[in-house]
Amino acid sequence: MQDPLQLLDIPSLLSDEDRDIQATVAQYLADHVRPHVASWFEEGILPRELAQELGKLGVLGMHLEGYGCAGTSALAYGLACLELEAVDSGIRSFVSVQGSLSMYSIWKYGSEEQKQEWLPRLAAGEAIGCFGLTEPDFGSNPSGMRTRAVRDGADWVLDGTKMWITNGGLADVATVWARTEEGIRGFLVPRGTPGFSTRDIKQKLSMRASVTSELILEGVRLPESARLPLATSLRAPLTCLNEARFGIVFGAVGAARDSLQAALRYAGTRIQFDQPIAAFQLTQRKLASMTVQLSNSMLLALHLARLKEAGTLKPEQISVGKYNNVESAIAIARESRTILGANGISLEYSPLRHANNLESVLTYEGTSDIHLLSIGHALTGIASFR
Ligand code: TGC
Ligand code: FAD
Repeated sequence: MQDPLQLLDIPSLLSDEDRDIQATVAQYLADHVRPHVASWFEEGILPRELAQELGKLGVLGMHLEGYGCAGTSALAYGLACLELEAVDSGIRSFVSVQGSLSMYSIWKYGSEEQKQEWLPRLAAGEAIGCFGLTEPDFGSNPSGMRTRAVRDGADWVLDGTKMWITNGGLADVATVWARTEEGIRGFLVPRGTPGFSTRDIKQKLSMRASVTSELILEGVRLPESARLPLATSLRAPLTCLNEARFGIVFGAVGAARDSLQAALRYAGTRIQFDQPIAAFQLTQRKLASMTVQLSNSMLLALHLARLKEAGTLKPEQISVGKYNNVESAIAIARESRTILGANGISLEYSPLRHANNLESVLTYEGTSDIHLLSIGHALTGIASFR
């Protein structure tokens, strides 16, 4: 079976338009990105030119309305994330950060001038954005952030460090969250602003086809017009995270599907004991069990997309999807790797690359522990984060 999601005929649950968007994204990636991604992973690079290509494809901020964005359904955005992450989590991450964190923060909380200045260029991939919330000492608990923005006359002066920031070293504009006397606020920091620098994080064993950086702010002076006027507390960055987490719910299905497809293909052709290894009951058990997990994840993702389109999707429901689908995807990627035997440790095959990437996906956008606690909070009414 070419696509294990066909077992339950899941594609029949999609509209023609959604299927067309998914197929267009998949075809583009098969022709232009998949042939290169293992080398990018090995070299630890993500070519900057990819941004404009993805802009032309129309996936950057595709679920947003206006300002050069496509304004597609939430489901179409999810399906694009699925296909992007089926190639590599780093590619989906680029698109998530650009569209759901950088662009969304401006689209939702920015002034009209900020939207006009940045959104069309970000949608086209002519500019790249990043989103700086995490700090060296504050990851799961961003409420403790130390980055400060202090008023100085009509200006703001920012000092602090952000850590593990996707696209940081590529970005033309950084959305930076900082503590002020009035609470947490967001600022747009253009590349080249005096006192603002970035340093890429090297020696990663995961997300190698992705740029991850430190943002350093030393006396960065910004005008009031650089502040996101509608962002008035920690609620604002956490609301942006909901958008990116929704994309991950689908993206994880893509990484899992691609791993399982690689295992299925391999099991049909690899001969041991004079038979294809697919003929062994233990191999079939693995393939069947992974297909059931994958189908469950996809049905959950579709359900969450319907809730999002109905405007009723709640953060704890996204937590169910992010927790389940990423945990399930990493289990599928690892199990698929076992079917490939020694060949499975080579970059020629995708499952171990996906599994390594999914280590990051388990951690970012809220660790699995944090999402379990969010679900626990919704169930009991008791927040046990601290
Ligand atoms: P808490 O007091 O619970 O909340 C503060 C305010 O925020 C509201 N809120 C949310 N609003 C919208 N969506 C959510 N998911 C929200 N969660 C909380 C909350 O109602 C409250 O509002 P208000 O108006 O009453 O003030 O905050 P807390 O300090 O107790 O923290 C809660 C916790 C732990 C859930 C939160 O801090 C959290 O989510 N931590 C995880 C941090 C995280 O996910 N960081 C991700 C950084 S970005 C990233 O990783 C990008 S990876 C690249 C890629 O996406 O590909
Ligand atoms: P910590 O918060 O220190 O957690 C360490 C461990 O303690 C985890 O297992 C965690 O689950 C557990 N833990 C923490 N608190 C609790 C608790 N209350 N109860 C139980 N267990 C707990 N951030 C950005 O802002 N922007 C980005 O673009 C971005 N991109 C990233 C890209 C990559 C490749 C990676 C790896 C990270 C990225 N991040 C980004 C950072 C990411 O969001 C954080 O790594 C994540 O929020 C976890 O924070 P931490 O790494 O500091 O871990």
